[in-house]
Amino acid sequence: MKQETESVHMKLVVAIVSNDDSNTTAHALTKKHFQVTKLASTGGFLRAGNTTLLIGCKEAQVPQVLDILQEYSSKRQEMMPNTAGYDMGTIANAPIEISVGGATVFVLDVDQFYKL
Ligand code: 2BA
Repeated sequence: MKQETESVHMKLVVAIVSNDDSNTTAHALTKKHFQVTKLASTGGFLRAGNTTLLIGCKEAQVPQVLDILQEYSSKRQEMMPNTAGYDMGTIANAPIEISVGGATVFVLDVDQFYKL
């Protein structure tokens, strides 16, 4: 008979985040003692790479995980230099605002959990 690791009230948080945010987010989670698995994934619509984070935790810890995801991976606006006219000799273009990041998060019940 296999010995089940404690799974009562356990959740699996599946978070799809941008590659650019994946390291800082995973690092912040690990620093708070959450166990994280990073999977290289690809969005079906854009067919661009993204990162899927798997975080198994107690139900009571889910809000803390969501807070960290919100802090390090949520969608926000950033300014970046507008280089569109550089090759035509103009350098004084106004910076442009771009949307970066974003997290798609599923919180699943864990039925059974083993470390074999
Ligand atoms: P988001 O909705 O922020 O989704 C970002 C990525 O999260 C998706 O990448 C996909 O990998 C994952 N994802 C989102 N919702 C999911 C779900 N219900 N189940 C499983 N995975 C999910 P992409 O598929 O490449 O989509 C990139 C962005 O393109 C999406 O950003 C959304 O703004 C847009 N998009 C996706 N599907 C669309 C569609 N059918 N029509 C119009 N826009 C779409």
